[in-house]
Amino acid sequence: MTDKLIIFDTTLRDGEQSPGASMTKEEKLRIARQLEKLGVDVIEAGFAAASPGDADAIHSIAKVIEHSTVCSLARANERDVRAAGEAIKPARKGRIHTFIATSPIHMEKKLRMTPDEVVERAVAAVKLAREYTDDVEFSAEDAVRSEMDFLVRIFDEVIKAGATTLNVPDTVGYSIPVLWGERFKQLIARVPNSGKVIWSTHCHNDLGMASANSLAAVMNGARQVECTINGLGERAGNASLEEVVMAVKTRRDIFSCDTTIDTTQIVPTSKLVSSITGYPVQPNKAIVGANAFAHESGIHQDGVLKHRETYEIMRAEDVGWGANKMVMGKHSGRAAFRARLQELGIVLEGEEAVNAAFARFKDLADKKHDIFDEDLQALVSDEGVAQVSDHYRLVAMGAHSETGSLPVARVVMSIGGKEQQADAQGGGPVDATFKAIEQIVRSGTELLLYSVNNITSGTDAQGEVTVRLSKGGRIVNGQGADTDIVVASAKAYLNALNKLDAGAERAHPQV
Ligand SMILES: [Mn+2]
Repeated sequence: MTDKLIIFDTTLRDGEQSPGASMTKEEKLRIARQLEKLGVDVIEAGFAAASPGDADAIHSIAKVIEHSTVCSLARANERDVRAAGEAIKPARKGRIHTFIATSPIHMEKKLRMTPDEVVERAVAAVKLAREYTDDVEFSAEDAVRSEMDFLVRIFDEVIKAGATTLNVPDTVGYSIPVLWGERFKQLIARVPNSGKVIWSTHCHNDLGMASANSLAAVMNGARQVECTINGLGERAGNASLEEVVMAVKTRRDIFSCDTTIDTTQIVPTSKLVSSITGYPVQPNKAIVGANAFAHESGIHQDGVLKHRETYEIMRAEDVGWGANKMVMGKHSGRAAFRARLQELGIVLEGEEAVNAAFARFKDLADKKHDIFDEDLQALVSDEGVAQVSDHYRLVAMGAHSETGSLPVARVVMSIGGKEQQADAQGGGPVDATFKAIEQIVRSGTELLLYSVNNITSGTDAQGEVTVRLSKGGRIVNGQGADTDIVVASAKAYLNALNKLDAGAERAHPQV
């Protein structure tokens, strides 16, 4: 018999905690819709108590998602649990995920609570959460460094209080597969009534073993895996959804469970998350990396041509590679454009937004012959980017580079509606452009990262630029896309400045 393995995606919560990966409500909605299409069982949509904006985003997601369960994180206190309960109210299926730290180091140094107090708080939070929903998950934060006897005790108590899923997180990414599997085996054997709840694993990738640890837990009875698209997440990230799902699917011979994920949606989801968060996927990343199914080496190629299974354990089509054919071009009409957006799960509010997006599409089609799904996603992202705040806006720019002379750039931009202009030299056209912008704004920010990725292939492809800026401890990622990478760079830089201008600081709990 094959058990169901529940896929709990936390891209919108843990993933969002990656430096600068915070997303707007519209971006979160687009990802949530795609996660539902992918067949994710539970979408952790955020942490409602972090800010009114976070609560609003969860609430909006809860309203539109039909099949997946929508979940909010909550620390084990009344304010957090109530905020989560309110945020998930419109959901057809809603879950509250409450947590408290259970390791000696966290209880003593962070919470300054005795173990008895921690149990009391956990039980109270679970009972309160049950007033809002029957679907309550409890996490023992830093379970990896918690004492087994204490874990058994607190899990026993929260089951009695009404928890239906028990999550065992390796918050700091410290475990190794054999130990993590053993931990689940012991917990399930020792906790009374362990058969009445779903056991869940949440692993971080600090030692590169998040997926391996998650799978070891599954082999020892876990039936929910918490993971993210592209392994996004705090520090080195979380277990990546695509690796866990494809490992279980590919090795049906050893796993006695399977997911109900539509694996052909994996690559489109990966690209969407990468484009929205500004976190590119490394080419050699399992499943979703550009090279994951490329068999370039002559010897391998020969084998693959003669018989595919000689080197391929999975089929590229099964995870959604190659699904994105050329969809549109210069002559595509408004109806076709609209229909394709709909198929991609992109909902634009009102005729005006459709018209604006269509105008940008026509602009792009003038510069680029074939328009792919990725281009459409980037175009809509760019549109959303403009909506974050347009305090800083690019009016016009020019950059010139020539061998034997210093590159120069001229930027005309508007700040709060007032136009200003500057010229600057730099090591290259992008450097000169950024210097010209800084001459005008004097932002006092530090540039932490600059990267360009092509959205599709070919030299006429759009370049997608990420600029990560930090100021006063806050970190944001700005993005911009254009067929001209210098223009894309300027857009990305201004987007980051606008985000710094707009956003407020939020609480970020670590589970
Ligand atoms: Mn985490």
